[in-house]
Amino acid sequence: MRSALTAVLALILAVPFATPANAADYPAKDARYHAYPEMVSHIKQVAAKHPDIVRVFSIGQSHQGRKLWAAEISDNVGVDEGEPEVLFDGLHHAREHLSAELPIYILDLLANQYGRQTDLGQRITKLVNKRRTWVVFMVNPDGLQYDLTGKPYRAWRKNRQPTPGTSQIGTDLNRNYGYRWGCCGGSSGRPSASDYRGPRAWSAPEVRAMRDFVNSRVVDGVQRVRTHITFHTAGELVLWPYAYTAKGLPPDMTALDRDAFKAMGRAMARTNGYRAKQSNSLYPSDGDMIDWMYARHRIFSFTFELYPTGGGTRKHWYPPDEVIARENRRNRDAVLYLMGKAWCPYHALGQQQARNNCGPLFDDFETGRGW
Ligand code: 0X9
Ligand code: CA
Ligand code: CA
Ligand code: ZN
Repeated sequence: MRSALTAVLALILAVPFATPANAADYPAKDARYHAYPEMVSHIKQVAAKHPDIVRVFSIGQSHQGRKLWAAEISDNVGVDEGEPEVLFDGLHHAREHLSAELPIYILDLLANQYGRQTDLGQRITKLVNKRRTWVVFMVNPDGLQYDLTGKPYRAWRKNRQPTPGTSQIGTDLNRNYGYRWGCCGGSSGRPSASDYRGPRAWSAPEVRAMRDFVNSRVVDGVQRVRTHITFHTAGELVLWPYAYTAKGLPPDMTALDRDAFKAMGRAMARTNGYRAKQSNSLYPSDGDMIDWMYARHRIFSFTFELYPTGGGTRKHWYPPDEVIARENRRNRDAVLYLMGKAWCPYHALGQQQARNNCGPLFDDFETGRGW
């Protein structure tokens, strides 16, 4: 007869190996997508191969304790040289698989092209040298690993944090940011809803980690990050704030900034063939990341809804892995454009607006005026 102690011991030992989400992986037909452990080993390899320009680090932990991995890409990596900063992030929403691939592509692109003599190589070398680029690869790793336990996939959107006082699990991370949280009927107060906003603003640890990281980039009272893209799927859209209001020019946005958002949004959409508009006109939402990024930090923050057009069904969330490389490449020039504009987003409105708003020694680092 097995003793009670042996049984308890067996249970304790079995628990770490019995957690299916830790082992969950993409099926063979989608093997080119990165599950969380594959992403982690990939970015560590890139950092090991390019230690002069790439550093990986964690900005915090998910509800289930996974590290929220990020990379810094710049010359003299790890040193604050006062350069304009750019942020990219992916996978707020678990089932939006393609949105985790573009951040990995951006890291690979910058690392691999650095120092090359081709036109692209020279352009990227300059951007790496004169910018500090931050990439947060998967904001919602718990949700992704859970999504992968379904065969095929669970169509899961939220994180995996239980809601206190209920039997429900998950907060919509793109409804949990603290600017005008829950203000306007653009999120649900029902814990079972897929767009549940959480019991209070910032209740999700993943969202707090993003907040704390962005806040940490305020140095001597100035926010260093000037431009940002958060990647989602689907719809083939470039969206700018606000999501909470339909007003094109609400009191919490200047006319100049509105014009710069439009100009940059449209310029990026010309490069990838997406449609560009204010996010509210897709549908209203509140607690949205880019609303907070712009309202609190005046960051020129965009949501990209990646391939394909439309949205809301499995075929939109789960395109075959054969499209990953093509859709990543399709967004290359928009990414490089926004990195270029981080010195002076108003340059999107022309040389004169740049001079007026970013000082006489303005240099866009794209045309090489030699100042
Ligand atoms: O609803 C969202 O969070 C985003 N769309 S998704 O299908 N990826 O879930 C939209 C974010 C931009 N906000 C609004 N359009 N309101
Ligand atoms: Ca395939
Ligand atoms: Ca640098
Ligand atoms: Zn999304």
